[in-house]
Amino acid sequence: MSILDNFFDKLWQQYSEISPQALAIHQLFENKGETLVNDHVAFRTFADSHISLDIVEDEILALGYRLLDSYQFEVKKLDARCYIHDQSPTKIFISELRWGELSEQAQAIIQDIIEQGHKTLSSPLIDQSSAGISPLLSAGRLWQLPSYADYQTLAAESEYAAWLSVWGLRANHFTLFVNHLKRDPELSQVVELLQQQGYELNDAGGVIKGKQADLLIQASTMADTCLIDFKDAGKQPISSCYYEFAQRFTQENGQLYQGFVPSSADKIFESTSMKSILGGVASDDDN
Ligand code: OOG
Ligand code: NI
Repeated sequence: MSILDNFFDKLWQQYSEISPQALAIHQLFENKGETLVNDHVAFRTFADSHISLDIVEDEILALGYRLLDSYQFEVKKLDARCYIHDQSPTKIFISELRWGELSEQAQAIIQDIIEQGHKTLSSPLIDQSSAGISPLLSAGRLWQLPSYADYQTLAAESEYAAWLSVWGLRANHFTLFVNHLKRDPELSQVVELLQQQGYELNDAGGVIKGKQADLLIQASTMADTCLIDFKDAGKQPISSCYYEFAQRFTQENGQLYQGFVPSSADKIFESTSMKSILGGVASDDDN
């Protein structure tokens, strides 16, 4: 197995453990005789920390990726970059939260998380060289589980911060590259199939995000929910990961577009939103 296959294999294992629907959808297509190709994998992290975008980027550059483009999400306080690889169709999307723009209360919670993470990373127990597999991007939560009260404080200001405080560094979602499907090479067909099978899709800004003129159209499931055992609140349902579906179109140079579409990405972020469960947790509605 190549270093890159190894990297994605480990991420998929970790992801599918907390995303049963992704595994089931993957199998649904495999049972139809499809060989699945990943369009991209995405990660979330905290800016101004030892796991900032600038730092984790080194690991994917070392895997042969190069920066393609950068994006900003003002209301969500996020900066993101996308990376491509000459030998792989799988892009990487990494975003980071400008948490210094949150309330002092939320900043204090995140400061503590980041300090704990720094201590964990400085400990000799972490093997930085594990067989070429990126140790940071699959490191998971490098800090203790926050209290449910802190989780809710974060969620009220930034659903992203709340998600990251529980799950840490790992693939936030995998994305099926619809163009490579033999039987359902159109996103509308995939969406129809998933709806028939009863999957809940993210309908923020419409189920299918983007249009052909954007050169990328996308859809995603709403994230699975895991019961997490908090010291102060017992087991509570928390959004884990979602599965995305992307169809790309050809640019004038005859190549498939490789970048992202900020107005669509803004809505895709909301696939981990817990609104239905927490009942009215503030949603940050960009654009
Ligand atoms: C990333 C959301 C953006 C896309 O394909 O536009 C994205 C996230 O939820 O962390 O993946
Ligand atoms: Ni995505």
